[in-house]
Amino acid sequence: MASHVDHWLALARHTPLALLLDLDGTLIPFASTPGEARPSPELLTFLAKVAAAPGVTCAVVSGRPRSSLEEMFASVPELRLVAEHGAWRKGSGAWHPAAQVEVSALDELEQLFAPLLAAHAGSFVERKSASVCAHYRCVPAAEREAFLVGATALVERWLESHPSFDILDVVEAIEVRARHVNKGISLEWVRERAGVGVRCIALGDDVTDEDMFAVLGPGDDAILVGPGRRRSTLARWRLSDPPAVSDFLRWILAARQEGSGPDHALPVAMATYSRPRAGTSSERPRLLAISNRLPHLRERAEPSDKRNRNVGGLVSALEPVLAERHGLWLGWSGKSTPTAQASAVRTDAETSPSLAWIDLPEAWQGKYYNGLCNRGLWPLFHSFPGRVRFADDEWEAYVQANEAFAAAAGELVDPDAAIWAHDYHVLLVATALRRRGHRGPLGLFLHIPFPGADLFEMLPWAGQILDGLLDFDLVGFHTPGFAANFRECVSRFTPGQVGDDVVLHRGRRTRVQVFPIGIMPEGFQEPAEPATAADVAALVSSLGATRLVLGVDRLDYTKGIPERLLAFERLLRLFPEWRGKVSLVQVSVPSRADVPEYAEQRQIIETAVGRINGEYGESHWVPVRYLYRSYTRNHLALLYRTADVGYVTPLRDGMNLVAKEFVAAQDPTNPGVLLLSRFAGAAVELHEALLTNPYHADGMARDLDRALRMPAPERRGRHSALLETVSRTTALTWATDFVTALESVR
Ligand code: ADQ
Repeated sequence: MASHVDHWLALARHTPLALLLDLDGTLIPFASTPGEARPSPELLTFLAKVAAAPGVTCAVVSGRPRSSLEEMFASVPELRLVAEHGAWRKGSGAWHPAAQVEVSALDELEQLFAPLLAAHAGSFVERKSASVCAHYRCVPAAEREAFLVGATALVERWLESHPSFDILDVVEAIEVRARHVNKGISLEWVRERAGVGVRCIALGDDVTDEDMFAVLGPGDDAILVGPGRRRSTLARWRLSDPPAVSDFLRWILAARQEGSGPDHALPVAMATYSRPRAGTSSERPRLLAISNRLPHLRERAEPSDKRNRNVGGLVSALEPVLAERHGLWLGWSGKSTPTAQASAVRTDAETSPSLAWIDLPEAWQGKYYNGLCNRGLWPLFHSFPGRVRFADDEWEAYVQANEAFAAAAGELVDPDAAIWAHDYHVLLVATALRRRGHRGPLGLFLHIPFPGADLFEMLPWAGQILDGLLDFDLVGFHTPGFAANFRECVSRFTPGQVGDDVVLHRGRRTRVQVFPIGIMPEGFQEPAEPATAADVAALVSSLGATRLVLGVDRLDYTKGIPERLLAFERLLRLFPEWRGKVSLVQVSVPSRADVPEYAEQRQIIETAVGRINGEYGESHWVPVRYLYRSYTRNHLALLYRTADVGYVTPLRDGMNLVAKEFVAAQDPTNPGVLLLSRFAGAAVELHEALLTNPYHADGMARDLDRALRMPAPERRGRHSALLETVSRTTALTWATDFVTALESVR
């Protein structure tokens, strides 16, 4: 395209001009050993020409040791050399260290490796000026895992007391390097050598070159060398291989010839894998949240309606945390593409937080979402083995959907940004991101339970899922029990080493931590609007009872709604004195209606409601009122406040926010009683609730009776303790704690 050529002509003809060239994979192809990979005599002659061109400063910026560069480029004294990823530089004179490095610390680390090297033949440590690199490419394959686990554990322990060092992603080795030494620091040095007003072009093929790309200024440019769509990069341009790099340099020299222009085509292409966004690195999001679905923030509510939208705790929690970090939230639009590919990523920065989304192929809706997610992982993780159903094509769609999310993420953020993935839809997204070269911290929070090992084993892809989870740096759960289940599965089904809060697997250290989610309590404490108050008053008076028991859920079989109805029926049978005096209002928000199990649940519930009302109802009293609809937060808050008993009895739940919302909404002087299933994650924190077993209808009926009879002082005592918990661990503290932990990994 002409505009590209104009751009490159302007840059090529600029004086002064600096060229920063990586060596292996950029100027010369890789060979099986570093010793075999070296520049040809023709390349050396050509580089001498480039480096001697008037107004041009040319530097080779490599990870190799000084001696290797010195020996290779002895015949080209005009070249500037940068060795060991920036640790050493050579201008026209001798080599100089770029930065002070704690040599004694590296000595100590090198010593620590000794026992491991003795135990694994073929391993060796390479000592560099700013790093120590433990190689295992010659270790027998069967021992590599053990070497890696041992080396990672050793390095991680050492790093805890040496925060100025970091682990590098290198092939078949673990390298620990001083954080402040990277290829980026050579840029300033080259600029100084080139003179005032210099524009730079940096070329490289590897993740360490991104450090150089990251510090380029607005007048500079970066080119990633390599085939095809490989990974996300800060470079906007692409060259296919080292010969194309030579062609490009020839084109630059020709462009600088006065009077003439290049006689061959510009070999550089717009990098198809680069982020399409304009702007400098600092403008790009530093935190990306990924979840299957996005909040519907675009609805244009009138200002007076805003507090009324039930945007949910997750949105309220993530909004400030993302906004503070210039973050973005990526998800599936819920729409489908007619093709077999996910759509291009689209963004909307007008919303808060800013949103990005992709459409997924129509076929994936049935396979990925309704299939593996909602008929496989959801029932399995909630311990409903009888409802679990797996199919290979659903798993394939799940893998592809995770790839699509990772590809979209790569378009949106830099490779070192923090990414926070949410829930069971994206368990493989870290694997896909790592494959694309993502280096930044990756975290996953699982909103649903993690099952015990005997259930997890039912998953045909148990190993892949665990490997996928262990590609994250941080995995968070609601309760210590779920975290313990996860650790148990890792130790049974992978060779990973499991500690109290960390797992070491395939060279990565994954922190396993508990972050109980909360709500924004103030949202449930606002006074009711007049229309809402009138509506709730009309509902209560239409029931004809004096006491109100309230259930609020998404319509889902895990929520135990039929069991709840059955126990209410038992209450009326075991304690006939409640007949005519108490009503149950069950509010169910429609959910996953196109999954057959959910349609069936609705039928079961409606049949049970009909049966109870038919058997016990009177002209002046409705035992059960079933409302299949969604309510605003203000409406829900008043319903909670009006109820005598919050009837929150899931058969299994990650946390259950309704329990916390009910507590927050109560009048502290006359609070209702929270009757809570002991199988909700919330039961771990909400000790002062009346805990019940939803599988035991008679027992739950007796607990309901006890809740309805509980004297005011006991109710107040329990409620104040519960409110203290709900106010201490909120949605905001949850999100802040997770992101803080995520940002502190590695
Ligand atoms: P859910 O399974 O959706 O969440 P839950 O935690 O109870 O379960 O949250 C439901 C939310 O929907 C609540 O905020 C509630 O107010 C709202 N809601 C329910 N019925 C409604 C209605 N009729 N109208 C309007 N709003 C309604 C998953 C996990 C949980 C975990 C959360 C958060 O399954 O275990 O607590 O994520 O991590």
